[in-house]
Amino acid sequence: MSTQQVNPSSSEAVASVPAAPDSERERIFEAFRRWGYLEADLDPLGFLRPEVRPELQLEGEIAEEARRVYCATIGVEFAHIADPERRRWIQKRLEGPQGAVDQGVVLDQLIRADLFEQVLQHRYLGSKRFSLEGVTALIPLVDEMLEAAGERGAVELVMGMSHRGRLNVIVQVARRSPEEVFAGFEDVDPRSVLGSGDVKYHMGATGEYATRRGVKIHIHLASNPSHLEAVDPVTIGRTRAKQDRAGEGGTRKYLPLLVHGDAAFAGQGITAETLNYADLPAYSVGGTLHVIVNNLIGFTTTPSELHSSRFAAQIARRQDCPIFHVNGEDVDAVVRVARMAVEYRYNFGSDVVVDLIGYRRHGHSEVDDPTITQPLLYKAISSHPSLWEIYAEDIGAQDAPARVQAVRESYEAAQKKAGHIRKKPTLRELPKYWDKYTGGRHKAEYEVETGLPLEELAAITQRLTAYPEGFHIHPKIKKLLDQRAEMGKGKRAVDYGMAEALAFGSLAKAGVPVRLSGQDSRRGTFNQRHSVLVDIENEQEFVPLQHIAEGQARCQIYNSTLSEAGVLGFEYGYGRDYPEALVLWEAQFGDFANVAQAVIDQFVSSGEDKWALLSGVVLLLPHGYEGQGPEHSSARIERFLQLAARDNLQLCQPSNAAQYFHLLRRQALRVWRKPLVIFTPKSMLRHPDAASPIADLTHKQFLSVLPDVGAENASRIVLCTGKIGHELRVERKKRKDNSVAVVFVEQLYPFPEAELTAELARHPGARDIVWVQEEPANMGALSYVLPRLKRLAGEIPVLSVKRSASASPSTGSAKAHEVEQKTLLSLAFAKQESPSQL
Ligand SMILES: Cc1ncc(C[n+]2csc(CCOP(=O)(O)OP(=O)(O)O)c2C)c(N)n1
Ligand SMILES: [Mg+2]
Repeated sequence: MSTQQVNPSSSEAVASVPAAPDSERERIFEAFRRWGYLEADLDPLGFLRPEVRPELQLEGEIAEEARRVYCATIGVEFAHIADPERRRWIQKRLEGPQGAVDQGVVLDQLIRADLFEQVLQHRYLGSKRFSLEGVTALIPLVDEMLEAAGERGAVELVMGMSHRGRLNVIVQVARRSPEEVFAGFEDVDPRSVLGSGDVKYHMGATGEYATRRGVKIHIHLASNPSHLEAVDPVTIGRTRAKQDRAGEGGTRKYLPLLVHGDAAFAGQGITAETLNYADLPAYSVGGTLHVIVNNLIGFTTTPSELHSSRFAAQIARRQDCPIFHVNGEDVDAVVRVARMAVEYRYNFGSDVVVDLIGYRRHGHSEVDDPTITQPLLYKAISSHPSLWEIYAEDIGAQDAPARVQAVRESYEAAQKKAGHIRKKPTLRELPKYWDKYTGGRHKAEYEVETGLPLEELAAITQRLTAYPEGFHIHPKIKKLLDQRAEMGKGKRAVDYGMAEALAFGSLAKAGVPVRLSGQDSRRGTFNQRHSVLVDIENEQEFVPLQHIAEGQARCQIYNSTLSEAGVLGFEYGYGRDYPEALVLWEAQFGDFANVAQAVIDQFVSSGEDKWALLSGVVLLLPHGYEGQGPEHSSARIERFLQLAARDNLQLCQPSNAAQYFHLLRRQALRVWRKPLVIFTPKSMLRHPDAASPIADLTHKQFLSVLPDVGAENASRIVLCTGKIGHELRVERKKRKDNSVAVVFVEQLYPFPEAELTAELARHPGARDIVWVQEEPANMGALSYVLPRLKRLAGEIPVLSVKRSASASPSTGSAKAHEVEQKTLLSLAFAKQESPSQL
């Protein structure tokens, strides 16, 4: 342990306090409570020097007593917490008697953890494993957290963590056998994982932990991508789903733990997004435990280059959340902090951060040579003993060498066994609630009927449009509800808002929970949803979707924080542990989904391929060219199409309200669990052309191609998606041109080849097929559909109409937009040579 000492001899600040009255004692202690962590002895190697705080240049017995509490190997940031009860709780715990630590058990844990890394290093030289050595105290830390959580009713620890020490955690915490992990380092038959799977330090694991008092705690370590911290919101969403499933006492039973790297915690915005929703009803999990495995380095980069704050943890100070910095070589202190963190979480339902400070014994991975970039640091590290050696000496454990020998032998034996394991073991079991759902390629047998009888639609409408007596409804909303009532009775065409409400309401009534979150989603960005009625006299809320029927499932629509990655990550996670539910994330405009691109790339589109983990999450992305400028036009259909392969996604753009209704219900009612991206309308939300007769909601199912029923044997077949299709039909009417069929492709992926073939066959005299899109040539579905259409078209030429290729999705001028839009329409009807042939 470092013997760094603070020099408290600054002359004027010295206060001599003989027999101080209570207030004097309080005043001195208050100074240490506020500033003490800055003078604490936190870095085992002494590079992070304690600051000399002028406020703490105090002498005398009381100051010494306070210094022993607040400036030793635990430094706590808690003065920023507004609630005095919480501050008092922390100071009482720190200033009061300290609990005993079972040092024999801790020594064994340290030996096991360090030797595990050494055996890997020795046996599998040159493979990456991201050793825990230097912050080995993580193992007793999590162990004590589990002990404390077990006493408070925890049944499962839901963990998200990145690479550092992950394999060690799988063995020491999730209690998978070492041979299973060693087997991951042995060669596998490459044919078994061609093109899919993931590296071993990203795969999830589950296991059973038993506390020393015999409480069993299930350990669930979430699969994660390389993208640091991206797993944070996913883990929290998963925890929330498990808690919701459990109902009463859920937050007690399911405890989330996020293990962060210091560089990643400070640098990644998604950390801040996740912290920000800790206390919000839509996302709260009753407090998350955060542990920063702080080796004071990120790859080759030093803390002074990594964050503007003294500690990587300081982003967490924005909320009422204590930060416990602890010297990773005072393991007894680490264990005490672990217990305090868990007790604080359970007492106050709050997040807690533990900043476990140590070092990194090897390079970033074991194949890196850190002496090139940090020569002095690594010189110090090379002569620094292992943590178990330091601890054994501190506690005077004479039998340490014998313990080491026993552990080494058991690992050696496990390593030998691993060599005989033929099939790479999966280190996780899926929960039962996934049993009835399936992924893989789409099969016709998965399809279900999604229509509802008129009486049922009328009954749901009645509930959707009712509110309690005495509720002071806004006059505009009263009108909207009156219109919706007419829609449900077939007196008015059903618009998107109503179609969605009928889909959600019918699903909830049938026992399917619905959860939607997004920015301003309760009202709807386009003033279309109005899922929550607000009393205009007292702002009390009434949610008709929660009053559809006795015993219905939950239907929750939340306004989200102003975050995309954090919120989509959460909803993806939620759906991972609630396959029965319809879980949706809505972007304010589809354009903003790119801020969640890492979650889309790393979880939504590839989670099944990498980890064999299914998801039915729905993304609602408003899309359409309406003259609102480059950032309010495009949900980037082209990017989703590029991610699509092997039926990993469903990409749809329903062109009318009934289609949207069927699509939502299909997603919830099938056993095929696949992420669904819906490119949703904006101006078409209330447009009569996109509204549907109620009878269309009684039809059998969603149609992936919407035929042009009015057109027979057309000479031109125009294919398109969404809004422009309606504009094309209007234009056709204006031109009285009956030779053109306008067909909507409602599902872009999986490509509806059979349905399109059937539609093309209805027009045997077609002279050409024209793909029309609003997007520029380098965007939209163009380069995806053309080769496919050409294959289906045979001899018939396939032409296209689109905006010119462009660096940004659209013009910023509404007028220019109109000119362009008119040109698209006239080109679509122009003679054969006008549309460009690609
Ligand atoms: C978003 C993201 N950016 C960059 C990387 C590449 N990368 C992997 S580990 C690492 C350093 C991480 O440092 P830290 O968070 O302190 O964890 P440590 O490896 O020190 O435990 C970097 C930059 C990544 N995996 N993810
Ligand atoms: Mg680090």
